[in-house]
Amino acid sequence: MTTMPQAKYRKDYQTPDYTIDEVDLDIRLQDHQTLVSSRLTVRRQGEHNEPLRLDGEALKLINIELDGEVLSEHRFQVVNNQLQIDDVPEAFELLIITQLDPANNSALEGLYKSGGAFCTQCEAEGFRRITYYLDRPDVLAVFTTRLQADKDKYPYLLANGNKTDSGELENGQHWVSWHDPHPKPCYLFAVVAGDFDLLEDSYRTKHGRDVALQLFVDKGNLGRAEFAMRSLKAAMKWDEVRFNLVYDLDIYMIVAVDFFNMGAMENKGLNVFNAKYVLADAKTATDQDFLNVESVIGHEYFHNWTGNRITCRDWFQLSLKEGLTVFRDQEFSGDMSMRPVHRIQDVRIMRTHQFHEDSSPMAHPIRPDKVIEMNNFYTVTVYNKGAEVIRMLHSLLDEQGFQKGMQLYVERHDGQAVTCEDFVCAMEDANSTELRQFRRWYEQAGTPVLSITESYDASAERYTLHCRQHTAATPGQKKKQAFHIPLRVHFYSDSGELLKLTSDELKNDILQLTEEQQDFVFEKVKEKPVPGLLAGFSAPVKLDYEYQEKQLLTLLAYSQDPFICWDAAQQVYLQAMKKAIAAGSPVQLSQASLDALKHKLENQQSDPALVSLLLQIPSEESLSGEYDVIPVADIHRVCGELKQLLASELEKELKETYSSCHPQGAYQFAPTDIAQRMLANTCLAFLANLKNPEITALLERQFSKADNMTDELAAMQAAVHANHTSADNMLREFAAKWQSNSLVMDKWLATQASAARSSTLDSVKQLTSHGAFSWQNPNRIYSLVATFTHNLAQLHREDGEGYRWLREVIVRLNSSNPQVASRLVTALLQWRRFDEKRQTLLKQELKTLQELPDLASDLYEKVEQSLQQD
Ligand code: B3K
Ligand code: ZN
Repeated sequence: MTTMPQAKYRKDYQTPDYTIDEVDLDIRLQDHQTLVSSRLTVRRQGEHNEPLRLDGEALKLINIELDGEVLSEHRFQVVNNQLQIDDVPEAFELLIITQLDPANNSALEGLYKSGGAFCTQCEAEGFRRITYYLDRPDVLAVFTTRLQADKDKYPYLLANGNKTDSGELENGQHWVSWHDPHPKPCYLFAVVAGDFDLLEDSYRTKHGRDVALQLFVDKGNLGRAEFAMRSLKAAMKWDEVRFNLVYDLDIYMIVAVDFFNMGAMENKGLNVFNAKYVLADAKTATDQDFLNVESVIGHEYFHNWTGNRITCRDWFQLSLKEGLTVFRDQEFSGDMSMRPVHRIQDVRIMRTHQFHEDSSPMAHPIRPDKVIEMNNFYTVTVYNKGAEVIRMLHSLLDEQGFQKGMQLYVERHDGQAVTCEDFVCAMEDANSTELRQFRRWYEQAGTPVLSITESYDASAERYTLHCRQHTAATPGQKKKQAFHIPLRVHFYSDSGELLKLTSDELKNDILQLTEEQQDFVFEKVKEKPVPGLLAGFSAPVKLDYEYQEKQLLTLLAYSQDPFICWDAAQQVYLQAMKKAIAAGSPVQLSQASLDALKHKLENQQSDPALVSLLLQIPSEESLSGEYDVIPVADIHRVCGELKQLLASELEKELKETYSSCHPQGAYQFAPTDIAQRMLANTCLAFLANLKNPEITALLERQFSKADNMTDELAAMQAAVHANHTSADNMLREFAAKWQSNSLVMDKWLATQASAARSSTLDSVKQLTSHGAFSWQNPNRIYSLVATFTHNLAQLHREDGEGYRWLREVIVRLNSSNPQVASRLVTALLQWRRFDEKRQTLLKQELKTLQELPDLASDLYEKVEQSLQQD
């Protein structure tokens, strides 16, 4: 009998009755019959003689011995994925032997095969697919691992910690043993076995420890691993300098694998990476790919302290490590290069994806209260909003205060499994402050709307900002309390000078909002200022302030805060598009706005990257965030019109900028070159909408002459997205050229899935039978299917064909890879946000899923949550 997946609640946390101090694993690797012997040193912690309950899933139990004695079948039972043993002593040794079938593990959780290699993914609850264990993050044990496998096929046998011994056996087998001295939860356990090319380097820490750095990649890819190695060394250095955190083992290994559900995994001393975040060279990776490699390598490295040395008490606390580590990787990227570009990209993720999640049936606080399937909570809310919450603390305490808090956090909790509350306490205590109300960011889901109006009394020289905050109800949380919001503000004169406004409540440009309604009064204000509100995106809120066009153009021209400057342009576009939708008329931009944009293009030299970003119009998906009921066809129409309008109105400036800002000489991954390529390619993307021979020549020349993937791909994307006549040819040539490189072919798949054509669904369906696609590999599925789910007008076709096809895909993945299926289903959950016809169609697909006999818990949780609100 299959049992319904059960919810767990944060409030029900209890310390474990037993803990495990040592784990001795012996793993004999075989494709279908891997044998795992696990010797556990177990100790009772609870006061009562509770039975011992170990988690285990999809395991074949071969043998159990307690203190050397074989347990006969009546001494234990296996129920609901738990192995229960009654009457155990206070301290004992348990030997458990299980058998696994890694070659048939398509869910890519636990021990599985990626191509020819064995590898593991244990976070969050994958270790229970390797052996019976207390699979929870607050059980910290010292791991010793012995691996045995065929020597020819698997010359490298890797596990956490330091290598202690190795040897050869008969019949071509060999073995290696590893010991990790740092107690850790089992989600950080990893093994890898395979045949790789190895890139080696070393790093000397500021404590004088020499660390061997090893990067394992598929054969033939050494040249594409160098940038990742450079990034790793930069991350190690940066963490010492900015956070005073130093690496703690003699070896750090990274293995790049092709089959991986997410980006990468921070297993102690042995990171496993999706090859996409390791392999990069100019020919095959875009500038953005390089930046992603840098940030993910940094992210996983930074987990060594924020996640591994100090881990989570329970999975509800996931943001403790993820929010903090995303904040740290964002700061790392910002310190390495192009801080404003990174910040604006982070804000885009928040506004497009996280705000969307906040308005969905799966909305949850950064520290969730209720979870059915933990894998569903590796979300933009826990990660990115979690990072914004840390960033707000950083704004409130400033760098020095924040670092004092970090130091205390590490001193107090090194070697422990702790909670978000412990983190906030450390910040409070180190700064002798209190953050009582600030904690609501951990408790309440939803995006606060900050409505601001102003008044100016010229005779009294008094300027007042009237602020009101409101957060709409989210599932399970009807009434929200006021948040503690740091609102960073700058003020400008009409002619663009920065004004120094003073108020007792303004410190370091920050106003602290704590009430539902609050007025901030500024005295001796000689002229009515233009407010630059939410500078730096100082809080994850929606700002509702009726900017006049003139004010926006002042901010666009003069704001010293890159976010405000970029956002001013976004608001100009949004206002124009929303007006056109409301009136059912074509999109128009005022001459003044066009002139302001022209001026930016003509003066791009000072910051080409920012000019590139501010030209880019909001995506269909992000415009949809402005509506309670999403007008799909109108959004599609106005986005197309605005692109066309900008292309024709700015044609001259776009062409001039395109030809003047392309970097000279061979490709270099350097900030100035990246910025120029960004702008040149943004210009090209607009120009492609003008179907004239001169532009065709530009596009085709760039496509065929480019010495790097950034420019080559940009030309092809520009053509496809503009429905240009060159598009099909380019797609053909690109495929012929890159057919043997799957990561490059992913870009080819994604480009087609994002095309704004009514034929897109048909091409996507056809592409599932192309040699470049595979239902087994998550990267392929994300590139084609997930990209398609973000193509608003094509997924939400009126005839429901997009929904139907997506549901079929999800049914197929439900049995092979539920984590991937669950990511894709997100696009169907928000039926409430569409017109009645689409609502009916969407609900019908969700109901079909709900009725699947073997619906995975991942999908069950989301589908139920979505339909519950019917
Ligand atoms: N901690 C991993 C994520 C694991 C996801 C499990 N479904 C990657 C990271 O955030 O660094
Ligand atoms: Zn992480």
